[in-house]
Amino acid sequence: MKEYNNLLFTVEDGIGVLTINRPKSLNALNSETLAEIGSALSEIKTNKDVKVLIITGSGQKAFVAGADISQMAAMNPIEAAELSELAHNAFQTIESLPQMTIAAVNGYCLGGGFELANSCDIRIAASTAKFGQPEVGLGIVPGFGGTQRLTRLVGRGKAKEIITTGAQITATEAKEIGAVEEVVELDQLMTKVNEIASKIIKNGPVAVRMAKYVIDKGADLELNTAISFETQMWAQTFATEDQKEGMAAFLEKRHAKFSGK
Ligand code: CO8
Repeated sequence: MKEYNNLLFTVEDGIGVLTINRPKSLNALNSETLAEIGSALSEIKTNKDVKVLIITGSGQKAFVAGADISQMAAMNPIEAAELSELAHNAFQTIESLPQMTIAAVNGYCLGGGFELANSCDIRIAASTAKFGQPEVGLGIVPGFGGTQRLTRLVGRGKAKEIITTGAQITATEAKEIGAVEEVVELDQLMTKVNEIASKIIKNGPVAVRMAKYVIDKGADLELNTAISFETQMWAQTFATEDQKEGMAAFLEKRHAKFSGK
């Protein structure tokens, strides 16, 4: 992995941890950080050592407190579009990664931070985390996918309430509306996400990758088409070594040793 000014990256036992590291600005996303995230993800995409990717923020206070307001304040529409493009590129890359991604939300998760978390496959939050889309209070609308991904997660009414009030919600409220999967104490956050990552890693790699793909692609399709897409993908798993090994291991009462082929 290249050296980045605003990111930290570690890999251990198949679990990659990408940390947004600008704690003095509560990990706010400026253009340099967004470009670095895009570049780091391109590296991670082809890194066979990374089987699950965790994304988190540095320090105990913030996951990401949004796009960098000090940079945005003087921007013109062309510069705003350029910033938005950097973010869309980074967030779409997260969604299209072959690896499962987990947002470990360790604190403020606002604006572009909430949008970053919502582009991950799974969100686990510390009980101290706060969520919100405060953009309208700054005279702008969410520009990194917030009007779309949040709406798909929590429905139109809740998304409109969150976005037009700009109010913060607690981690527990975020769980109640389906914006996060689990809430744990801050000091248990990384243990919890590592636990989930380890469970994912034990399963057939092709099947995990395919499950993520089918869920995401199917969500944009009409139900019957989505079901028939699932059937095709399901049938294809029978051409994999993982299917042979997974079923043989079950019948032989042993743990499967998946090759990911
Ligand atoms: N951008 C830049 N700096 C920030 C940001 C931010 N988003 N958030 C916090 N900081 C900085 C503060 O300015 C402060 O810096 P300094 O110490 O130099 O004064 C430092 O981080 C610590 O912050 P606070 O002193 O404010 O800490 P508090 O504990 O008092 O408050 C809050 C924490 C509530 C998180 C507060 O900092 C806050 O409200 N931050 C802004 C949150 C926000 O509005 N985020 C949304 C930004 S807009 C956005 O994300 C749009 C995305 C789409 C844009 C599309 C355009 C192309």
